[in-house]
Amino acid sequence: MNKLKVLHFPDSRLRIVAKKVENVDQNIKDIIDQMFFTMYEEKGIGLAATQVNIHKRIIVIDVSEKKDERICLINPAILSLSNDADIYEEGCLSVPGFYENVSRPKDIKVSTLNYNGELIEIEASGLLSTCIQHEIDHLNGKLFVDHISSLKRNRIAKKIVKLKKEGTLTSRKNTPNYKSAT
Ligand code: GNR
Ligand code: NI
Repeated sequence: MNKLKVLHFPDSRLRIVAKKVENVDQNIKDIIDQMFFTMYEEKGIGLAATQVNIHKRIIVIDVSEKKDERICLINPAILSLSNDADIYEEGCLSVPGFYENVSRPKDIKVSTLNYNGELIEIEASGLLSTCIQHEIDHLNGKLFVDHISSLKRNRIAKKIVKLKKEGTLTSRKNTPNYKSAT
């Protein structure tokens, strides 16, 4: 299985809006399989195709402890968001080593195609809800750092560019945590 390369903020390709999948064929299933493999290798709880430079509306998620509950979303559409908010300290494989609090709607309802190309509905709360919203943002060219102040965002961008120049940034697995850019 192939591990795909994850793009890092502030790469402009992370700003591309992903296109709808027309047909859940073998080619799409191969992409999904590679995305799950990459997500598990990188120790992420979710991955959007945009992050691996594939600009199709595909998301893979596994928020389970045992890493045995695959959720795959193709062309997800938000049906409803709750009015109450939840705050999570978010991280992102495309913003390695940086974590910030983000407030988002607590509950979400989405309709989506699954791995078998069937139209299903998913209702989520807690970490899964946060993760689905974080991943749908990716498909729309948005990152969690867009939810924090531009001052913090620009500092994070500068630090990542510097770490990449030094060659000390490879993946989140071996990157120390920069708790907050404040
Ligand atoms: O691994 C991840 N952890 C995470 C933690 C809190 C909120 C969202 C996430 S998603 C992230 C993986 C990732 O970058 N997905 O796009
Ligand atoms: Ni992310």
